[in-house]
Amino acid sequence: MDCIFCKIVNGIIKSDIVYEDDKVVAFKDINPVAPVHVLIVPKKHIESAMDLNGEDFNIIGHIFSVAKKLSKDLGIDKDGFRIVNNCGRAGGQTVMHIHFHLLGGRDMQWPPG
Ligand code: D5M
Repeated sequence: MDCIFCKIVNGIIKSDIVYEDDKVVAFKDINPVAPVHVLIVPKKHIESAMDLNGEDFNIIGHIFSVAKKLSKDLGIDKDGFRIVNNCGRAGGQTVMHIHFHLLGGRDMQWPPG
């Protein structure tokens, strides 16, 4: 297992976990780009959005329900927030285990870089 997020899921690498259930784990990004920057990650190893199949799409729906809950817990629900999934090299994905950035606590810019 050479996946850093699998190692976090399995407790081999320590992280600042803010939420966990049977399907997902959410932890603080090591390089935050906003006052609130959490990664929501499925426990199942799926490389990217291009590798989603069948039941995986239920996990993605669940990730959005966790993002909604966390936005309230972390106090960014009122002002708004951004959920980002980078897919593949040109999309800016650096960790090849699908994850969703939950970003908030400041006004976001558009377009992204
Ligand atoms: O985002 C990958 C993100 O993963 C990037 O913002 C840094 C973060 N990262 C990498 N290693 C760790 C550990 N060990 N803890 C917490 N966060 C981490 P991407 O969308 O692939 O560019």
